[in-house]
Amino acid sequence: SDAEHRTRTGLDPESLRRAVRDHLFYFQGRHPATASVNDCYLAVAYAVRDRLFQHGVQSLDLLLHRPDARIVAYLSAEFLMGPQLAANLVNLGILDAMREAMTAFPHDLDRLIDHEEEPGLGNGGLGRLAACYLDSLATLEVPAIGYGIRYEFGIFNQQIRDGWQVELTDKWLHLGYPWEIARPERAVEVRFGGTTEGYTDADGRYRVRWNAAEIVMGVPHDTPILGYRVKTCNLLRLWRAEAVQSFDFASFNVGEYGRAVEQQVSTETISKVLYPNDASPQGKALRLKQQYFFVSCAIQDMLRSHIRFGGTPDTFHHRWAAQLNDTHPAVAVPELMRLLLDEHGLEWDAAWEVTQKTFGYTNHTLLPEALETWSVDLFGALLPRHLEIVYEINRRLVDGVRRVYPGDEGRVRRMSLIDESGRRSIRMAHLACAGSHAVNGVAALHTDLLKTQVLADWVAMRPDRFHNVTNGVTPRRFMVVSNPGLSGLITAAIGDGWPSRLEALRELERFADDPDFRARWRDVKRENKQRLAAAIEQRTGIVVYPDSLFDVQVKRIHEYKRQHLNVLHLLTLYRRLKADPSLDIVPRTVVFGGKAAPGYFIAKLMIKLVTAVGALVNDDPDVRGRLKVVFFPNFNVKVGQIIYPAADLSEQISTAGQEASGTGNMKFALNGAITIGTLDGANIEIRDEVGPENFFLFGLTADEVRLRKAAGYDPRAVYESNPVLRGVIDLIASGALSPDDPSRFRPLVDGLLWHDPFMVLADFQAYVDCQAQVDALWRDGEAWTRASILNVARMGKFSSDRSIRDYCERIWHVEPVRA
Ligand code: 26W
Repeated sequence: SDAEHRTRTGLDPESLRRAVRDHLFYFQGRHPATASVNDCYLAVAYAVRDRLFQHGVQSLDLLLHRPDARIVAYLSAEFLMGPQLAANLVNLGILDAMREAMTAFPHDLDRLIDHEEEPGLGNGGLGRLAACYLDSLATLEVPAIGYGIRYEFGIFNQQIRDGWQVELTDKWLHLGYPWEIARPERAVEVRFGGTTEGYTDADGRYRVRWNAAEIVMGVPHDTPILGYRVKTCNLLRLWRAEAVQSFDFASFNVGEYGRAVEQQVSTETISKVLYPNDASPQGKALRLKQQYFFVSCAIQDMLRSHIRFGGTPDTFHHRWAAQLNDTHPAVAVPELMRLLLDEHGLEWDAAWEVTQKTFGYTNHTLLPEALETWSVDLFGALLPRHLEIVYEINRRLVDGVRRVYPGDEGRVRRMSLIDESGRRSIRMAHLACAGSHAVNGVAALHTDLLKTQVLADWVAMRPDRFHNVTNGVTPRRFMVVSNPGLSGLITAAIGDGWPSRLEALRELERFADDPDFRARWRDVKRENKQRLAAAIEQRTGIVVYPDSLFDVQVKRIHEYKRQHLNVLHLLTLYRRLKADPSLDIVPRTVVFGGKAAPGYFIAKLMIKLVTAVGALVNDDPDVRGRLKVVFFPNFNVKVGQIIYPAADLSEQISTAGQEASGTGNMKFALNGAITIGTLDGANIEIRDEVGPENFFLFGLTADEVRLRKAAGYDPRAVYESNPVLRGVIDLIASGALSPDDPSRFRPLVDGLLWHDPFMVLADFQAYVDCQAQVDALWRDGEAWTRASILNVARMGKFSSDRSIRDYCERIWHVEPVRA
């Protein structure tokens, strides 16, 4: 009853206090007075979860009564959710009430929020984007489920030892994860390997049967996803692999206990660990098993629910719009075909129509090494039936190409799902295109390049299927939760509607010239910088000064993102100071953060280079604290929430044409940082919005990069002709940064001098000149503040709510469902 709910899930401080006490006492068996931080954290989390599931049950109930409503299934191998407590309190609107409730316990709410560890079930941008999209789907009251893998170990924890990255196992489950509920009763079976055979069914039709060699159970674990100040509560449903029987009794009886558990161990390996490679897939059988595992669980789950609600297989796409987050879940295409053909008896054409109308595919990268392919041999050994279906899709595709372009066998070879050069392999991007009614890139430039380069042949055949949906980020987590100071100031100025109507930030424009508002804006930034300075000292021992310009580059470490270009600038400043210690320079604190893939040697060397530069400059008496270099360890969502609000300058310096979109660029600008960046990814659109006078632009354009390479780019000539550049490169090569191993950075230096595929040297001088413009604006504090305010005021476009509205209208054709 209503009254019962009020007492059980009330939102006032007294009800919350009672709920926390009850969880602590009856569920955890703890006395409030002696409860540990983790005890209290769990109790609060459970009390919040009750309130989420209350909405969750109602959202599900609503769907039951709307069998015509279309539901979004967001298929993603990664969901980088970040800490849940504060974000849920904000979305529920009870942050202050809970803070008050917790005064009756030995640990206050902020201590508990700080204690929470995040589930790091993603690598970087792609996984975090999925998490922002779940927040926006719920906020826009669109029914949705995120489907993925419940990795037991997420992205590794990064320690810095002696300046090098060291990877430690991420044990995110070790203290218990209170946000999820396991649903063993909804488990599904997933099969691997074996053979296929043809047979004739009772109606005399030819059918195929798959006699698999291995069966695995997928057990769903549900986390509720509540929207901001709405009742819609969606689900993140992550699958854990379990053995069908806990052990093999036949082996056990003959006394081979080891063999008996072997099967179980190998099965449960499937959801054991997230692959820590960002943008460079390894063609490992286990990764393909992971992909098929979660995709098969998801599609079976969707079909089962569709049929339980009275649907039929041929109307599957009326109920479900499924989005492929990159090609990682692309095996969903043959999986849905298999289920419709083999299990539900549809004919090919009918099944293919349902499949194409169900799927959309989002591409997240143009990097050639990131485009997934699977060897036909491996794919066929694990998924023999799916290989047959892929071949049949390809046969029909190739027929179509030949019909439209008779005699153009080059085109046939380029478009085929099978790459026949070298070892035969399946091109997953082509499979995803073939099986989808819509394909999109993640920023305007990226979509253009996709259409004119990587997928040009596909655009020629089906131009109307290609779209752009520029990425966005959730302002709830990345402003309201992580920057309460700025959020409070904004709300005081323009009211509290902006977090779910971000275009409203434009009303801040009229405060940009208000000296009083500017002063308060600076106060907020200073407080955020003090908070970061404390965290830096605590985690690295380095003392930094909040009055200096905080110049920040946080993102995965990758050559295309060019952390080394930033280092070359740093060394340029350092050499100037050494040459003239009395030089009047703008004091800077340059902060780096990000993980390197464990097998990516040059990326790990780049981390060592940053820390080596820090060791050189941080305590140099000639520098006198005017330049500090920090590598902040273990960059993740939680660390990001401290860093973004404290940044003055946002480094977005990838080689033009390489970064599909970027989303960190948006998080910084929404927190009042000014960007120094290239015309790459969403930087272009950010600059268009905030105005070129409020953005530091430098570097070659994507076109210029292409032309320069075509003309024969010679990095050595750039080096020879620029004495400043020569100075810094020679400094690195000299061994002065690595006296214990003078040739340590040789591979990096040689890479730049002889190859430089990412045009670091070509952009060096433009970057250094642009940084001089940054200094000039910084020296005029009022002008800087004005530009900072205008950045925030004009960033409304980059709410993930806008991205999700685009997807809903143009790709998914779904509508909100309200009580
Ligand atoms: C292991 C294989 C692999 C391949 C690609 C792993 C991960 C990837 C992703 C494409 C990497 C990724 O996160 N891409 C980023 O996606 C963001 C969200 O769209 C964009 O903002 C970034 O520009 C893009 O690099």
